[in-house]
Amino acid sequence: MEKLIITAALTGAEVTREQQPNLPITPDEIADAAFECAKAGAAIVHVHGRYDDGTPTQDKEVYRQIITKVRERCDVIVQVSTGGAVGMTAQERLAPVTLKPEMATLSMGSVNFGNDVFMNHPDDMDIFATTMKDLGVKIEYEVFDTGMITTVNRWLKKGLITAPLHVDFVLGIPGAMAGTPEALMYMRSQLPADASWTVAGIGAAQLPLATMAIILGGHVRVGFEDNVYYRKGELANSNAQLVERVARISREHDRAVATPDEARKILGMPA
Ligand code: KMH
Ligand code: ZN
Repeated sequence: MEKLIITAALTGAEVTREQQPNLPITPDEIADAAFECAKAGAAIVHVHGRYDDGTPTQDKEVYRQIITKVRERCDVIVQVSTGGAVGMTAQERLAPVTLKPEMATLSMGSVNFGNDVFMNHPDDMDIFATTMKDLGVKIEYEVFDTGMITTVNRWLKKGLITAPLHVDFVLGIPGAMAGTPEALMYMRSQLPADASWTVAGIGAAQLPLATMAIILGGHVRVGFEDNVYYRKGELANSNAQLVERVARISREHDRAVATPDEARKILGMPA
């Protein structure tokens, strides 16, 4: 089986220091967390910008600092968020892509997101996809519900997006698809044969879905953006602790963990 690509979703836009005291917020903290996660086995870090007071931002300068500081520490693939936070404009959200990061996310539809609505107008999605393609940024398609994987397939057929696809199933957001084994099996069944996939289980779904992905030949995303706990009632000490556990489980299943360069190869990205 192909080596396992672990993504560490370090910060997100919603989690607070009150919920997770060790949440990395500043570019320096994010770079330290990225370094620790890379050491633990992460090949990709999914990053969100925050101002120093914790407010989410898509400010290009904040992202520039994050990318530069991570680069100074290690060779991990930096994947910028274009989801940002609920309520941001599409233009704001796209700003970090103009820095030509190696990778960026692209949410494939609108969805209820807790008590909010995460809006992704098809026209904006099209602009995001075209911009990323023009700038040579590898896209990770974020799929929160079943209609979104249908959209991925429809857009592929229409030529709006091109293979090889890499899809992230984000399962367990209140308002979107459940974080259950059945949901993951359905999502996987809808993928084009040559696509790669990863799964981000939210909260208590993180560990069981990660374990499934290891066994099924998918890839795994863990980290504070999706889950702040190590186990029920016990906060994780760090993002790296969550990465380490997945790397360990994968090795126990005789599935080796990919380095950033191996991940680039698996995903069809330039070395
Ligand atoms: N913060 C969420 C509303 C992404 O990073 O691409 C969207 C999100 C998706 O986090
Ligand atoms: Zn995100």
